[in-house]
Amino acid sequence: MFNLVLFGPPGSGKGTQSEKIVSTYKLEHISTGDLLRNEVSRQTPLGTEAKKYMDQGMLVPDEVVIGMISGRIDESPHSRGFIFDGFPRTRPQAEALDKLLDFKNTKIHLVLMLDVPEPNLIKRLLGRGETSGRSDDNEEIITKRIKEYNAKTQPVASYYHEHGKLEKVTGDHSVEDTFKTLTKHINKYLLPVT
Ligand code: B4P
Repeated sequence: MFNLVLFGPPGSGKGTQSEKIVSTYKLEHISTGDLLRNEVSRQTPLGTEAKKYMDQGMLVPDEVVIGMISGRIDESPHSRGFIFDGFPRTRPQAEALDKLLDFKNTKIHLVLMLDVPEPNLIKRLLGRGETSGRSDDNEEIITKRIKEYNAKTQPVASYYHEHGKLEKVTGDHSVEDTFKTLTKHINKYLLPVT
C-alpha cells in the first residue's frame, strides 16, 4: 500500500492534480473538501455544522474531520493506497492520521506540497468562483482562507519535513507540467497502472 498527501494552499491545484494521480496510479481519492461539501448538500447534522465554518473561510474543527476520514478509510480496505487531498490541514490532524494509519499497519509514504504565489491563488479561485457556485470562492472569503492556511496549515509542512517526507513542487506551471513533476516523485514508490 502507498499513501500520499497532496498539500498546498487553497487553489494550489490539489483537486485538479488528485484527479490525474488517481486515474494514473489507481489510488483511492479522499478529499475532505469534497466529503464536507457532500455532507453540506445532504444537509446532514455534520454538514450543517461544517457549513458554518466553510462559509466563513475557516477550517472545520479537527474532531469533525478526523471522524469522517476514519470512516472513509475503512470503506476501501483492499485499495492500492490513498491520496489524501486537503487533509491533514492542522498539526493535530496530521498526528491523528499517523495514529490511524499505524493502527491499520500502514503509514504516509510521501507528502507533495504545491507551491503557488499568493496573487495567482487569488486569481485562480476567483476564476473558479465564476462557475463553481461555491460559497467560499469570493474575494473576502478567499483572503480569509489564505490567512487560515498560513496560520494553521503551513505548520503541517514542518511536521512532515521533520519526518523526512516532504517534497516541494512548483504548482505554478501548466496542469500537465505540474503533473509530470509530481509523477517523478511518485514513481520512486509506485508505478503507473497501464
Ligand atoms: P478544498 O475543497 O480542499 O479546496 P481548495 O483548497 O479550495 O482547492 P484546491 O487546492 O483543491 O484547488 P483546485 O484544484 O480546485 O477546501 C475547501 C474548504 O473545506 C476549506 O476552506 C475548509 O473550510 C474545508 N476543509 C477541507 N478540508 C478540511 C480539513 N482537513 N480540515 C478542516 N477544514 C477543511 O484549483 C483551483 C483553481 O485553479 C481551479 O479553477 C483550477 O482549474 C485552477 N488550476 C489548477 N491548477 C492550475 C494550473 N496549473 N494553472 C492554472 N490554473 C490551475
